[in-house]
Amino acid sequence: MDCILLGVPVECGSGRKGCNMGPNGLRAAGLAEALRGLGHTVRDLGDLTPAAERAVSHPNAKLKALSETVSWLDALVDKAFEISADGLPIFMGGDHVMAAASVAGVARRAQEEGRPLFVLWLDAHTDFHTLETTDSGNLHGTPAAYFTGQPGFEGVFPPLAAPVDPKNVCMIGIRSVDPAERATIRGAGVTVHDMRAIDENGIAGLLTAFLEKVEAENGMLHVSFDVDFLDPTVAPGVGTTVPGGATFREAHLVMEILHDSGLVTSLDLVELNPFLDERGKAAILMTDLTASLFGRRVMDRPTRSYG
Ligand code: 6HN
Ligand code: MN
Ligand code: MN
Ligand code: MN
Repeated sequence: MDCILLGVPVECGSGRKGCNMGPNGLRAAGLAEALRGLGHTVRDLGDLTPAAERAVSHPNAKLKALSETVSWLDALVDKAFEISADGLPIFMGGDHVMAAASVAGVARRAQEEGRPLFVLWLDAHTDFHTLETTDSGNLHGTPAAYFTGQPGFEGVFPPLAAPVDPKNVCMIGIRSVDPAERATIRGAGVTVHDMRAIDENGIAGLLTAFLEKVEAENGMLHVSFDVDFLDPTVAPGVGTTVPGGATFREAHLVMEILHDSGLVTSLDLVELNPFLDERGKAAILMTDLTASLFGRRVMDRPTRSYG
């Protein structure tokens, strides 16, 4: 695999400081070296810089850092489209607002290739607020609503060339949903597997059912991995901890199954906040999980196919 690392040190979507150190946290944890050790080629493009600010405004006065955020998105959406032609992009965040642009960019790439884009969203949160419904005003709570084409982002976020069909989005690990998000997300048709679904059914079966769909439709697959998908005891380095998250093994199993599927075409690693981390614990775990996604395994297994 040709892996392309891109740092996106945006933090203004999270309403607190520290996520801008995320890309360097992952570098210090040895992400590139781990991937090379698995036989992949790795190119680190360094960190993205935001585009020139354009005049944007919105009636919701709660929105925080709107024009600064939009500058990051403007730059990233084009960059994501561009680099997805050259290999498998790994977008190193930065807060989760960046997924608005990483997904929009790779969705344009999928459209160009005549294939549907699927998104696996690993997160405690659905991030399905519109610019109207967010209460915190933190824009990292909005990317999934934007890239699935929910109304109200027009003229503010970058124009959306290829909205992702909400039926192609599967969220796993969910345990914190605001009332306004709950109201829109089901209606939109997104598959939401909350922690209870994981407890009752096991994470492997939920994921495999989704991957069967991706394979049957010859889809491209973007994985958006928010650190807070993980239980805070194993990954403290994130601003939005929610108890009761995925365990160490559940998370590795997800990545191992994704590897075996061979379906993943792009990846976000987001919300890592090294300022809140404990001796690199979350950074190292995110790196090890990425290694699992790229083929690190304990024992060989027969490959299985989906669909
Ligand atoms: N994330 N729903 C909350 C809000 O402020 O809108 C939390 C958002 C968390 C964002 O997971 O990237
Ligand atoms: Mn190119
Ligand atoms: Mn998130
Ligand atoms: Mn989250």
